[in-house]
Amino acid sequence: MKLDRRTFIKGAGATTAGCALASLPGSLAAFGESTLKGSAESVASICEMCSTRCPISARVVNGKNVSILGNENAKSYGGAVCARGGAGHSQLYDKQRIVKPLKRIGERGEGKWQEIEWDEAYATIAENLNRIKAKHGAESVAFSSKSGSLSGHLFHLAKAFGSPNTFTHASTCPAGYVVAAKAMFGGKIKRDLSNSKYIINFGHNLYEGINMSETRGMMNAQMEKGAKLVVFEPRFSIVADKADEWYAIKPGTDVAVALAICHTLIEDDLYDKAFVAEFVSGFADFAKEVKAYTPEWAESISDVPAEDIRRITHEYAAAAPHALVDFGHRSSFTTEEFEMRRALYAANVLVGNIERKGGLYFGKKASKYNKFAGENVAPTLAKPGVKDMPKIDAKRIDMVDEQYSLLWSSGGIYQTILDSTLDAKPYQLHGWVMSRTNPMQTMTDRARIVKTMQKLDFVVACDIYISESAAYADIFLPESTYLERDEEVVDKSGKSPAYYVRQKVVETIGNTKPSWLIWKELADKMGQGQFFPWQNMETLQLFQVDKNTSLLNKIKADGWVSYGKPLLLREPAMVKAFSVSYPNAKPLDADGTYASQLSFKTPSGKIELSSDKVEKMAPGRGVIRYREVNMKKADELFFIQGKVAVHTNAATQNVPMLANLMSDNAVWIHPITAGLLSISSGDAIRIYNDTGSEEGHALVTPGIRPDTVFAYMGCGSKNKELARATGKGVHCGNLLPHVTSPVTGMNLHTTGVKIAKI
Ligand SMILES: Nc1nc2c(c(=O)[nH]1)N[C@H]1C(S)=C(S)[C@@H](COP(=O)(O)OP(=O)(O)OC[C@H]3O[C@@H](n4cnc5c(=O)[nH]c(N)nc54)[C@H](O)[C@@H]3O)O[C@H]1N2
Ligand SMILES: Nc1nc2c(c(=O)[nH]1)N[C@H]1C(S)=C(S)[C@@H](COP(=O)(O)OP(=O)(O)OC[C@H]3O[C@@H](n4cnc5c(=O)[nH]c(N)nc54)[C@H](O)[C@@H]3O)O[C@H]1N2
Ligand code: SF4
Ligand SMILES: [Mo]
Repeated sequence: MKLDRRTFIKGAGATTAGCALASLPGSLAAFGESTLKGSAESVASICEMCSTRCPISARVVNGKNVSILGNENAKSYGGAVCARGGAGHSQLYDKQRIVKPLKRIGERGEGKWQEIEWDEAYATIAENLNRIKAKHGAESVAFSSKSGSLSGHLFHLAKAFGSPNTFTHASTCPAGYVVAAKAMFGGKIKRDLSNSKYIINFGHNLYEGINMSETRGMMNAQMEKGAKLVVFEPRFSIVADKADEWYAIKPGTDVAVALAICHTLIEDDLYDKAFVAEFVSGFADFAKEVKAYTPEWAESISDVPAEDIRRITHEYAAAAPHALVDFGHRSSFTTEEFEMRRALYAANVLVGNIERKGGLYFGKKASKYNKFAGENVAPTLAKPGVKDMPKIDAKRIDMVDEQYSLLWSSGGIYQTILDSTLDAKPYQLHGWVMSRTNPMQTMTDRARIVKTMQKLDFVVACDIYISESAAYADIFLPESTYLERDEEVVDKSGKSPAYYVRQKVVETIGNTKPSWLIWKELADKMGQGQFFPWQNMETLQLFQVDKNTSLLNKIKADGWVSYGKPLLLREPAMVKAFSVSYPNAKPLDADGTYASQLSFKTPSGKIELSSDKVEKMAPGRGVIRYREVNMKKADELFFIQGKVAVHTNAATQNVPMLANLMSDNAVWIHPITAGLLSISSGDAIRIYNDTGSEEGHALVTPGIRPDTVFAYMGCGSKNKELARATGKGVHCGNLLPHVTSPVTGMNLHTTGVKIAKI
């Protein structure tokens, strides 16, 4: 996407025109105009317009604009950014952005704010948190942040304060595939889309829910390597549009089709027996279980024709091992998410595509890679540890049921903050410090979150806008945007080690701070400064690289530094090239690979297709099996959501350029369903259920199942501070009940709704 000065000025103009709150306290408008100061030369950095965090190359143009391009050193990202990445300057320089700390002066959520200085903000927070700690214990304060560079510093503060209750967005996004991978492989696994010849996709929305390197990977596979793409999706997404075959699967029934694929692989003798014998534990129990899951059975559940499931499975097996079943990303389609993601993984394991081109593989960080090479090909990064951190005896609020134990250390069950606050389960929360998270939009049951916020003694929000959630805070801390921040070096290893780093492109606008500094300064005020011994970001970066300044300078200059040759342990050509490059490399197996080195951090050391550990944790779930779920009432329609290419979750709806591109989310309805309700495209409609009711408008399209409606998530904010976004479109979280799925702890995003014309 190219941005010229005219577009920028147009965007900025629209800001003023459409904004009743142009001088919201603390906003850039209230702070006063300033020119952009910063580097006119390109600076290598990292995008944060979404959590994919692509490597970028950015510079200030004429003190008016910021040019943001992809970093060309990062080949897999294609040297490009997406529309949101290109719009970063529009967020940076948005007059509605908050650039001074604020204190609430009206009721929570009433929208009355007063600008304060950082010192007062810190003092107020320190006084309140320390008071809560003295009265109720440190564990009665929860800390939450989207995972990534920002969460580390906040969670360190939580530990210094003495609270075990730290939460990422895990249970609203990746926990399904992460927990399933931990159970089966002992840790996370990646997909080699770009080398795949046959891709089976279950609702992985890569052409709208963009992850530049994976999106590029799938595009390359399709366009340059002629890969076949089969898509199971209840609606005609862009991925479905670009697929060779699209099946409008019934929501929540993917597990049935995945198990039928496994059934066919085993019954039609298409699976990789040698791989299974060497690397898999629990195959016999699994094979026994899937005997009943015939394609005909799956058709009766999912509406996907049995003959197609059978044919697709045969085609997939023929392309294997350079073929994969994509295990997806946002996992909250069904309460049986754990079974679904495990079944999708199983369909990969059976064809033996692990550590093969076009299949699944494990990240090769420097320590592992160097061991294979027999020399230090890539530097390793040190992690600063702080001595004598307080010992925390209190249990986490989500540590009530053993079945969730795989999640506790990976982000936790975010929505338990609501149960703990409202029902004292398992004990009472009194405070919540949140950063870079907007649960009012992105968790479920908005009304319950409002009650939670109203009940808490003290709430702090750190954001760049007064989001719907931040609108209920007592103190608002304005973070600098990513274009104004320096952060730690990040390990981004894939098939070989790689590092990159976020660097400041623009001088800070207004009176904002990066969150690593915010939490450090707050710790000082709270009397916990000793746990933040580093002086500044440079100290931390130098610690990471063991004072190797030339390494740090190289990472900063290039923005993306990768080492060595791509390595997949079971891919003969790659292993050969690797061993030729490194004379001291580990000796190869007789078959010319490193297959014998493949190990899994599971109790058996193998891939656990069936697992005693899981059986113990969650009785009845040791073997992957189908369970019927009921996500809606008989007279309701399924309500599903997804990402749109020009917005990020519930984060960018107020960004001028992106708001100009799309400010509203129409509800997709099939013509037959719309006909029965006398609804035409553009009609105002009500979408409602027992949880909530929203008003919006209809988009009548054959690109969705008749029993399902769809909306892009993130619209319909209800707080007046987000002036461009407020009241536009349907607020999805207001329609979703508060449900937690077994084992994965996922907050479910699919439910039933009714629709009526207004
Ligand atoms: N109904 C429904 N709910 C969903 C989903 C869905 O599809 N449907 N998707 C789920 C998924 S996949 C995810 S990942 C979650 C995401 O949900 P969240 O984790 O809540 O993340 P975002 O909505 O991306 O952004 C949260 C906040 O970060 C702020 N922000 C942006 N940049 C910065 C920064 O640099 N610093 C600080 N401090 N704040 C910043 C934004 O202004 C925004 O208010 O939502 C989940 N919830
Ligand atoms: N442009 C853009 N890119 C993004 C984001 C963004 O907000 N905007 N967010 C980033 C984040 S945080 C994430 S997690 C990823 C998310 O990446 P994805 O998980 O790929 O994104 P979603 O759009 O949430 O994908 C869900 C898709 O599944 C479909 N679906 C719903 N229910 C079912 C079902 O039961 N079965 C099947 N088979 N399909 C179903 C939906 O129609 C939708 O197309 O994207 C990342 N990239
Ligand atoms: S996918 Fe787009 S918005 Fe997300 S990090 Fe990459 S360029 Fe930025
Ligand atoms: Mo996500």
